[in-house]
Amino acid sequence: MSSRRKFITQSAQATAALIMVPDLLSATTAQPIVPAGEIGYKQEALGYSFNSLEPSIDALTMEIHYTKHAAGYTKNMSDAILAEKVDTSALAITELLAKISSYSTKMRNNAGGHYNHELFWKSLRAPRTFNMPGDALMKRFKESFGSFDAFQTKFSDAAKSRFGSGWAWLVGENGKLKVGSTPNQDNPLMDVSDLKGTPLLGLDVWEHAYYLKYQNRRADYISSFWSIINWDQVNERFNQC
Ligand code: MN3
Repeated sequence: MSSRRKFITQSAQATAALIMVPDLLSATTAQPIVPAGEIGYKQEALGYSFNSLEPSIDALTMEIHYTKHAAGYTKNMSDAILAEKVDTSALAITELLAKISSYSTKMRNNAGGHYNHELFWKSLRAPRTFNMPGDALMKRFKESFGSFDAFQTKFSDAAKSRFGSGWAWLVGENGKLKVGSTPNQDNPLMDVSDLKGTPLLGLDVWEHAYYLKYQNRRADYISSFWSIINWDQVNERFNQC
């Protein structure tokens, strides 16, 4: 079952699709966790140039991050998939992550790394195309955190306080928004994660994501992140969860 079909079952067209294609019914029941967009097992094209996020993220960092670090996770995940005989045509990456404890540490680190970076690239956009959360999402920020500012503070604190390498997250779970962080390349889809839910927005706080420009100043990197978020993507994932 492809992630595209899974996506369709969980999208606004779900009802129509189910009427037209009865076998999608099984996809709906088999799959408790909503895929974030259409992330698959391949590294997708970036969709913007390495320098388009400057000055928040410099071009060299983006190039090394995408072509070396992230590409490495995808390759190592693919190696683990072969070694562990995973049928990726029958298993969405979200499903694999949901039972990551039954795979190797190599799979956990690299499937997590692959998924997290694919989501990260989609969540970024050029600073000059500034945009905001949609009305429904903004309402939910107020309900869940008191205000959008309070959400930003909580997210930034999660990103600052993650010791060593990891990710800060905004997740949706049962209509509620939560903020937290995960170590290494873990994410909130994984059965091993303390933080659980559908990832809506993730921030990479590994030093490789910011060290060339910011060195030890992780807080400055985090504050620059707010001007390069692609809220359209976050809105879309929110609408699916
Ligand atoms: Mn990274």
